[in-house]
Amino acid sequence: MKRFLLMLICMACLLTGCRGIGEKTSDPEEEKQLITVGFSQLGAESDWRKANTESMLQAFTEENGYELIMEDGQQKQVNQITAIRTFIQREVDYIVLAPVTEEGWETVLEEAKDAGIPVIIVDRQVKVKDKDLFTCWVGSDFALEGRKATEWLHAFTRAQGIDPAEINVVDIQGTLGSSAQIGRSAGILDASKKYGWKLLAQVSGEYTQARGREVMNYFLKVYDQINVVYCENDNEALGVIEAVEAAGRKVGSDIRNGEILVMSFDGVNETALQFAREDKISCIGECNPLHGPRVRKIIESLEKGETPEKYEYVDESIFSSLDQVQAVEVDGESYPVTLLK
Ligand code: GZL
Repeated sequence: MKRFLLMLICMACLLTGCRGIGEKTSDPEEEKQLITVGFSQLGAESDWRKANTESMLQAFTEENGYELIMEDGQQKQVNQITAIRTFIQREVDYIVLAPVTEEGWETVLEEAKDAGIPVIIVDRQVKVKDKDLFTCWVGSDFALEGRKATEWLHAFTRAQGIDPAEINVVDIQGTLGSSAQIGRSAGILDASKKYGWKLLAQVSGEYTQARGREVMNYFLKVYDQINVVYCENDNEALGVIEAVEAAGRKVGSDIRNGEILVMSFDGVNETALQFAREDKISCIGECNPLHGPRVRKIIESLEKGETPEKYEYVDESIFSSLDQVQAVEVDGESYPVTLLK
């Protein structure tokens, strides 16, 4: 019976011209119309990353005129370099790279340039001498994210009449050497020096909940005076809250009464946003993951022979349920806080 059905389906395909899975179209014209995009995604370490991947998958669909080939680097640069070489061999039209860290991309980007394939960098940045090794970059201003978050902490503690010398903060960093970690870590380091906070330690939580919990368990054993935890993403913050509550302590902004104030970045994870509404996380620096439409717009502009901006920074807010701080000032610019209800 199955054979008969299969034969019927094949005959139907032959008559209507539909393509079985994996079959190449007989019409070379149709094949040529799809723009092929090779996307090297760095991993799936966080909710932010998953949202970023989903945004790219939704932007580069066949009905939008694209064939997307996505490779997951699993947090390893060597895997991303291999993926880019595969894209070059397959002669894709564009390469999109979400680099795990900033260093070490010159050689493979030279190979892409020699192959005449434009490279668009998304999210984190690459550190290369020759800026012609990539066509465009789109992502966040991580240094500004760090400045805004620490200005929020300064404004909030000042509004509470808390002496800066009473602030004992630990920094649970992101993936070391990534642009987001570099910018956010600089934020807490510079603000601690500027305002006289004690920055007790900076250790990587690798943007994951498990590692964030492990690092906080360690910090709680070593430092008994911690009253602020600066997490460089939401998943780490969720791990920190698990560790603090397991140790019989409370998270919250009432640090005078022994609560531990938790700060975070991203604002993608629903639980983290709910925790922010409950002041279990006191401040979240928004980091927007939805770069798919932005990268697609860049490619469509290039397809038309236009020259898009080399760097495109996305606008981002600060989320908090605490209304003592309505806006933060950075370099004379005022950034309103989005108050969560
Ligand atoms: C920031 C991005 C970071 C997120 C993390 O743009 O690179 O990587 O903040 C993610 O959640 O893992």
